[in-house]
Amino acid sequence: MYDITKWKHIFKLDPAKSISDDDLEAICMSNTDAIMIGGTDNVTEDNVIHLMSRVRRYPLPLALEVSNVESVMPGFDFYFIPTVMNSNDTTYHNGILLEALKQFGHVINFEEVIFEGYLILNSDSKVARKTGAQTELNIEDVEAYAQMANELYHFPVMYLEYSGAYGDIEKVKAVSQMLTETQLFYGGGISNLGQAQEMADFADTIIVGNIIYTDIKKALKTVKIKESN
Ligand code: 1GP
Repeated sequence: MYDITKWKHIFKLDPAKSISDDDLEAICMSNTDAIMIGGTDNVTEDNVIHLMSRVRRYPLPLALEVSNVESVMPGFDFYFIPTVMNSNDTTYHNGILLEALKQFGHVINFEEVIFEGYLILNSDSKVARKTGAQTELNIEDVEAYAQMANELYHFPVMYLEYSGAYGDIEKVKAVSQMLTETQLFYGGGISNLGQAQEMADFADTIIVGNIIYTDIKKALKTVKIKESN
C-alpha cells in the first residue's frame, strides 16, 4: 500500500479539461508522487471514468478528490474527501458526505479514505464561490484553523487551497508551524519551479494543477522540488 505521508508532489488533473496522450504520459512519468483527479465544475461519472482509465496505464498512485456523489466509483487507490472548514454552508462540511455514506457506507474501505480539512483562501476561485467560503482570514485565523485541524479534528491532511492564485507564504508558514501531526497540502497558482520550491519549504505536499493545461514544460519542472527536499 502507498504511504501518502511521503508524498511531496501531486499533479491534480481536472476531468472536465482535455489533455493529450503525450502530455498525460509526461505528467504520469514525471516522478511526481501521485495523480489526483478532481475539479469543481462538470465533474461527471463519464469524464472521471475516462480519465481514470487513461491514468491507470501508468504505475503510480491514483486518487480521486470527491466533489459530488455521482462521480464516485471504485478503482482508485485513495479517495480524498474535502470538508471545507471555512464554509458557512454545512453541505460542504458534511452534507455531501452524509449522502455518500447513506448510499455507499456499507461498501467503503475506510483505509482508502483520507479526510481533508480544506481552508479556501482565494475569494476569486470557483471553489470559494461554490462553497461560500469565508476567505478573508488573517494569520491568527489560519493558525486557529490549523490548531482545530491538528489538535481537535485530528485530520490526516489540511489543505490550503488558493486554487488559481499563488498564496500568501506567511499564512502557509504560520499553518505549517501549528501542524505537528496533520499533513499540510498546499495548492494554488504554482506556475514554476521557484514557486513550487517556496511552498514546498513549508508545505509537506504541493499540488500542481492549472499550469499543466497552460504550460506543460513549466508544470513538469515543478517535480524537481523532490531532488532538493
Ligand atoms: C486546485 O489546489 C489545486 O484544487 C491546484 O491549484 O490549479 O491553481 O495549480 P492550481
